[in-house]
Amino acid sequence: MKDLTYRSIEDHSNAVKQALENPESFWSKIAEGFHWHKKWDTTLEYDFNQPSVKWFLGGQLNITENCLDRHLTTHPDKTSLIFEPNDPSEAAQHISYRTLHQRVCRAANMLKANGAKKGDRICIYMPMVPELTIAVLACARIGAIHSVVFAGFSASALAARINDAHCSLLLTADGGFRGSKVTPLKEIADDALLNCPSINNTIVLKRTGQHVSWNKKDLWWHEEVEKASDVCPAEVMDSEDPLFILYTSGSTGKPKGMVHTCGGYMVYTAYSFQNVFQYQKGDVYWCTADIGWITGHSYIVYGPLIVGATTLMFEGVPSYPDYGRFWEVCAKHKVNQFYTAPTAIRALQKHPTELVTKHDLSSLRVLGSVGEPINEEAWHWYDKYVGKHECPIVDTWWQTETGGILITSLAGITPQKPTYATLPMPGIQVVLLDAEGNELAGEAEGILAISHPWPSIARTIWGDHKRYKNVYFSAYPGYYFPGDGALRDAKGNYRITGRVDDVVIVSGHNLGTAPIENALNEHELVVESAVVGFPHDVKGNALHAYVIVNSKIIDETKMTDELRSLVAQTIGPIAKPDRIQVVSGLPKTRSGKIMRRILRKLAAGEHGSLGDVSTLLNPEVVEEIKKNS
Ligand code: 7RM
Repeated sequence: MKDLTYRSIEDHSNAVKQALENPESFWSKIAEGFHWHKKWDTTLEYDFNQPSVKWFLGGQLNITENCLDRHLTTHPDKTSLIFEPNDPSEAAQHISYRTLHQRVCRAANMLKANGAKKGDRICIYMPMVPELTIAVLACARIGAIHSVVFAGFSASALAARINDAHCSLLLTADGGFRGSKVTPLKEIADDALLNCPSINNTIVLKRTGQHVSWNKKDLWWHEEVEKASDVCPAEVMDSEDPLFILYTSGSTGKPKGMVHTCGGYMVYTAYSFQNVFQYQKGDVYWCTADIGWITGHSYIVYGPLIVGATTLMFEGVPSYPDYGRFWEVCAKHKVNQFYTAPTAIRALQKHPTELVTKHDLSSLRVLGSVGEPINEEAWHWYDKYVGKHECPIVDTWWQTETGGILITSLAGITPQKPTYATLPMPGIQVVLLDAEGNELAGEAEGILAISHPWPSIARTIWGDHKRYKNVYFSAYPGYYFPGDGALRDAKGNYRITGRVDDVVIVSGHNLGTAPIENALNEHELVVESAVVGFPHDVKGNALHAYVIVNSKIIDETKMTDELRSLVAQTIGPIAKPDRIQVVSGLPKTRSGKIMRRILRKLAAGEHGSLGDVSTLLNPEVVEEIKKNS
């Protein structure tokens, strides 16, 4: 593969300039470094007002040939994937590019044998084991659209996602190990499938060996791959054919199935991976995310494999068997690049530093952060105890919708600044807007927006292009609007200040408050609810639920317990509110809109600075909330 790496600050600024002058020739040159069956005719066609974005039109490719086949001539025996199990006493696995290729082809034939074909949607609900990566790539091999659902989601969340995309196959496991817990994935899936008529078969990987009930449509993964050949030519895809759907929460109840396409996603994930982490031949790279999130898709699976890296996949959690696990794994596998979330750092920071210092972390060269703003304290702890002041920290800002990292420093190449994501990647045109949509110049604080498409922007919301337009292209016409606020220093560095909509980032997970409110409202005693985020020293943000109840509650503790488990059942345990407060009313505007801004202030304990309350209909409610909090 052609070397895509910027090696100096001059390389970076030249690229920024070239991309501004002629974005199409800039991206075209980068795309030439990949394996295409047919070169594209047109580099870019777009109209943000439609909206419509198409990259590398007429180009044909299969992303798995770039992830796998291409490396078989240059380094077939190199480790593609290191698997580190949940339990440290279970042996790690090192899977070569040759073996990964064979296993993906076998799994692809297994899918075909069970009726899957190009364009079908396949849902993947699996633990963090190698077969999850294999499942993702097997779908891509045959041109089926994968929809990975994080294995922490509940049965009803899984069912909603399966139904939204009309998935025809479900790939799952008997169970999954996470720390000292075992998640009964098959049991949850069985529950979900009671309401999923589109699923023809479920293929079940044996991971935990626990008892599972068995239905007519169920098949064992090991029996099915056994029958399959390991020769599977890659389906030739158009550049703009969908590669996958990944759901992310929005500010209304229904999750948004973001659609990513083959060509642009391939180009951008590889380009950004290589440059941000400055990966070098022979390095071991570890991203601690779950493949159920976009970070895992782009920076455990696709980006690293396309550039031929060794990527580590960890099944467990940072706290098991103790809070030194991350560092033990770094030492064991001599990890060079380590990429995690601020919430993990803040959790680890609370424990004795000896848990870090007793491990040999001398292999580490680059540290990364993703998912939410990294606060000053966490940044310095990461820098001091993990990086020993010798590893650049890349604070990478991006979204499910953007497919890849958009604002970041490049490790060791461009300057870092604690709590700042710093500069846009070359080729990414970031602006700050005021509330009226005017571009701000120089040092400023405002709404983050992007004025030109990049190859890995999501093309639509599955089945709802109108919503795609409304959410991302309507508030500020002519721009992509990510929903975050930011400030910019005199040197052009960006600091992300947080969401400007009703999405709260809890422990790095993007949670819409609306679906949580819907879940609370299901309870027989709840009339209305409002959920807001408030700052939390470990999770970044936690949730505060205000609920109005319809009669005298007999047992408030019982009700709040029930509310928490209702949320866990409907969405997942990560969405459980930390606090539930019973109120007699919610602050509303005259037009009946809940004034969440006020609730956010109250939840944060900022009682004195509620800002403009002139549109507030019921000030007495605010007084009551203050008194009772
Ligand atoms: C990659 C991912 C997206 C939202 C995004 C932000 C927040 C992500 C950072 C960040 C500050 C960062 N995708 N966010 N990275 N905020 N600094 N480096 O997290 O779709 O799940 O979430 O996460 O609010 O809009 S996501």
